Amino acid sequence: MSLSSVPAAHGPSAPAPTSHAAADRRAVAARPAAARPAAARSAAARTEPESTGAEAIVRSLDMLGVTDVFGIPGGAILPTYDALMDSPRIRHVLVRHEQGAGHAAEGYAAATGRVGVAMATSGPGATNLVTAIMDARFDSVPLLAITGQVSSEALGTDAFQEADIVGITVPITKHSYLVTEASEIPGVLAEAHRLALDGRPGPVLVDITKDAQQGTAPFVWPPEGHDAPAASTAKVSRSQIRRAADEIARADRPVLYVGGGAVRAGAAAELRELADLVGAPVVTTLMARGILPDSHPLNLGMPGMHGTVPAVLAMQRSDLLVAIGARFDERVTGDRAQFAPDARVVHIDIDAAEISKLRHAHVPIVADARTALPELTRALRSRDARADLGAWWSFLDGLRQEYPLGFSPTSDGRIAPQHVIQRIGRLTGPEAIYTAGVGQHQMWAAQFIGFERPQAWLNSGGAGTMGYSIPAAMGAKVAVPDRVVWAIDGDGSFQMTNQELATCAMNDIPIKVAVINNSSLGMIRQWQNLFYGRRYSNSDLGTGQDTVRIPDVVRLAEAYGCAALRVEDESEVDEAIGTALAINDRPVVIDFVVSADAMVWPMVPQGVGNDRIRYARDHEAAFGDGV
Ligand SMILES: Cc1ncc(C[n+]2csc(CCOP(=O)(O)OP(=O)(O)O)c2C)c(N)n1
Ligand SMILES: [Mg+2]
Repeated sequence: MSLSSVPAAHGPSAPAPTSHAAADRRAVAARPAAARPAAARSAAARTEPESTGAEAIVRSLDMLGVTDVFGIPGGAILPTYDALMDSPRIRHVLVRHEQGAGHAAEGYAAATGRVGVAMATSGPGATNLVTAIMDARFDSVPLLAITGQVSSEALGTDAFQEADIVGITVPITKHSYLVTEASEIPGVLAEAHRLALDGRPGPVLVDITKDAQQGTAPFVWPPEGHDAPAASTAKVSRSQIRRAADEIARADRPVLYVGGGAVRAGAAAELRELADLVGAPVVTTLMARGILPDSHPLNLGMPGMHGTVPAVLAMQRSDLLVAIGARFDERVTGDRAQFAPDARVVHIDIDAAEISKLRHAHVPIVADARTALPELTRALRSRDARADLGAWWSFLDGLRQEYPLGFSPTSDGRIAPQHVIQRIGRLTGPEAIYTAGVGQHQMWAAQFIGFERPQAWLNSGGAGTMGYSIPAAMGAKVAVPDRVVWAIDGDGSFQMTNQELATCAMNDIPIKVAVINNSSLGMIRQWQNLFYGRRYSNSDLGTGQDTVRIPDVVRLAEAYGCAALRVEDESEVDEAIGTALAINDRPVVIDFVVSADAMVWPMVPQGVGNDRIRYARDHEAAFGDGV
């Protein structure tokens, strides 16, 4: 973006802050400067002593309630790192790669709903953040990325470590700011922090030149235009709510299709109330696992490419989809032309751009799910006539009976990866936080851990970023230190970001890592097995049994200061998990050496209709007819 859209610290007043920012606002309100009445404050502004831009960055973050920052210093951000040293309240976690800082900030945010903060220097430091920023964009994660930039007189000269990070990130952030004056810093940071949370959450980048960090200006807080949390003007349309209630009341085969937006909105209780009232089946997408407990009788599990048969076919046969913070992603719909052919659609989303983007919404409702759902519940409560869902449930219960999630024993006698993941979930329980890399292990984790609460399952859904799990687990553990945090990782994903084990070991962040070591890029191997005539091009990693074992996961983990175990026999699985659960003074890594031949089932092959869901390898296209 251009400088012109950077609000000056004394600029026009800002739009309404979000409800999500309430906790942070409380933190700000508790501080003396924010508590002063407006008149006193502006008088104070005139007399406020000068501070450097770098000090202003640290003080602004403090005022915004930020307590943790993940990052790595470099020349262009050194003034800020110097100022950070004097902050008694902000903990900086020195990561080993900026991508780790970005995912850690994401994990921190996804586990709490607060803004995660990552910091990096200019050039390569900033570009190393790009994958995490893109990831946060896809999965609506409130992320504040702060980067140092070369001094303003050197901008555009190909100066040492100069990268146009604003230009690079414009398509993948909600907004990217370039700041060249110390006086702009508090206002821009306040706005960026609010913007990350506002409406649909997402990443915001603030790139600050070195001279802005070194320059001085009076530190004014709250910056003018950012002081009054304006009342929310967002109102849910009454008539749309009434129409949605009409649709639900007369639907014979309704499905509540719940996505990650409902998790970000903190709408679990509101969803449950609506679901219980309507008695409709609920499907929870990869990003929404846990928003309704898996043990809840209305929960059919995950829809989509590796969803349960009941969830996939419920959508397929539905006459009304109530989409809540979900976006009709291709991994859910399969071939869109054949998706849920009889379904009308009620679509609730905070982001108007999602509504009717991929599937026409008969009733569009642009609203925060947490606000809209209680209104919908209220509207439905006042109606006495609602369709009888008996026939619908007997069809779905039949599917549940016939096609439960499960897995078969492996053919090579090695451990079934699903078994390991299921045992981790059972022995650890639903209060823990689980993260995953990307691949088969991610899908098995989504299927077999068993989620009972939102914000317990953190993964990279939209972007599918291998390397997410260890740094995200680290961020989650920093945010919620009292919870057990498991990173369920693949041997491939593990090799992308495992250097953050050093960060965990050095900073007392005792995460637990389960490497589901199938010696391969398993998901790639699965596609090659099914769709490429078993030609395993470049999917073998050599990390598992009877291979060169490079790297040796146990020795690598030990080198990073972690406790490490290897499990090669099913009989040792429970004991190893128990050992890991008992170690809390350092990170633990378990190398679970599992079969390379296990596959993720059910599966809808890419590009075909969801009717063609395969329950298992030789069980295909059995669902052409139905209700
Ligand atoms: C950064 C990145 N590069 C490539 C891919 C493509 N990809 C998807 S799954 C996968 C294999 C993952 O292997 P592993 O982490 O061992 O998990 P597994 O499938 O074996 O459980 C690959 C290469 C990706 N998703 N992300
Ligand atoms: Mg693997």
